[in-house]
Amino acid sequence: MARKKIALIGAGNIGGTLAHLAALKSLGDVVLFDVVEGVPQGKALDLRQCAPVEGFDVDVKGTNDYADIAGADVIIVTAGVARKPGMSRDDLLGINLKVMKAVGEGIAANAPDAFVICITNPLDAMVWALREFSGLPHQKVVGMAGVLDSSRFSAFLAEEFQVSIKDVTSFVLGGHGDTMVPVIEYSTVSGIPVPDLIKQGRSTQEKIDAIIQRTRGGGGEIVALLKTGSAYYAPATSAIAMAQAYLGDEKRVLPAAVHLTGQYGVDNLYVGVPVVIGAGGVEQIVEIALSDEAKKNLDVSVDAVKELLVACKAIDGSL
Ligand code: TXD
Repeated sequence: MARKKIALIGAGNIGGTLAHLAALKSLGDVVLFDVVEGVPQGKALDLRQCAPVEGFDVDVKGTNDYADIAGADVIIVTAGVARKPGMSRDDLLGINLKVMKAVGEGIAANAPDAFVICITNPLDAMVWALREFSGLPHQKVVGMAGVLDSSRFSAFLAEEFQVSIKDVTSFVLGGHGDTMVPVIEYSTVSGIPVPDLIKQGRSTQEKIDAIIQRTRGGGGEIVALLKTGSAYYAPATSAIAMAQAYLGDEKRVLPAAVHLTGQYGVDNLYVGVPVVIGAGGVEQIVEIALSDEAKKNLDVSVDAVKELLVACKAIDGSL
């Protein structure tokens, strides 16, 4: 069987880490694309020099030419710019929207059969725009945020309960960022829901509320520490888990930003919900009953995503 091909659009902090992980795990040949000349080539050369030590046989190539992503099985998109001082949210939106247009066209022309995972912020709007510009089927274009957000939530819960991370599952819905909705009723330690653990006196509602707030601000906490960029190890690991689910037809149940067509009362928007990822891309959307509070929080999150799409449409009339 021929090797799989993983194309990474954007060779920055997350793109480079994705390339490293994909090579270490031998997911397939890796193509690292960026508009900046030299960076993808330099990172690819450095990564190829890991091969003798690690013993991976996959190739890693750096490029500035979309033709090199031809036939990719998985494409992970991190291309874009981060917000700089003095730049409004709309300025950022305008710039990254243009990037999504270029990336969407590059994918449509060279790798229309790929499973595409978008990471670029503002995530829920960018994945929607990337799908529109690429014209790929909705089930083949997803956004990565939920795996990262729930991973952060799980890490904090494991610390709080002093248990192995292996026994913690957590559940996060909604958009990426301040409006995400961690759902404690579906977050468990070995199947025991967090509210039951609070009843057992293993934690308090106040402590769990503080963990929820910390999870919502999880990206900001890291930006404040790094000062010159945002998180990249955990975002990259999270996207790789999604890529593996697709490549291995694993049917994993993972939270992802996907196109909803009425589920959770949401129509024609990309919002984070649990889905089944397998060889068909998004194979199922998992709908769960929500408490009134979770439903209310999800509505706030959905409204925030809708606002972003209105702004995108005002910037680019073709959307
Ligand atoms: O959970 C999530 N979805 C996220 C999202 C978690 C963390 C960070 N998240 C967002 O991912 C972040 O706000 C950014 O929008 C992306 C990528 O983050 P990264 O840390 O990798 O950013 P870098 O290091 O600035 O890399 C971006 C690269 C950089 O090399 C640019 O030259 C390149 O994108 N770039 C482009 N590549 C291809 N094509 C175009 N047009 C282009 N424009 C810039």
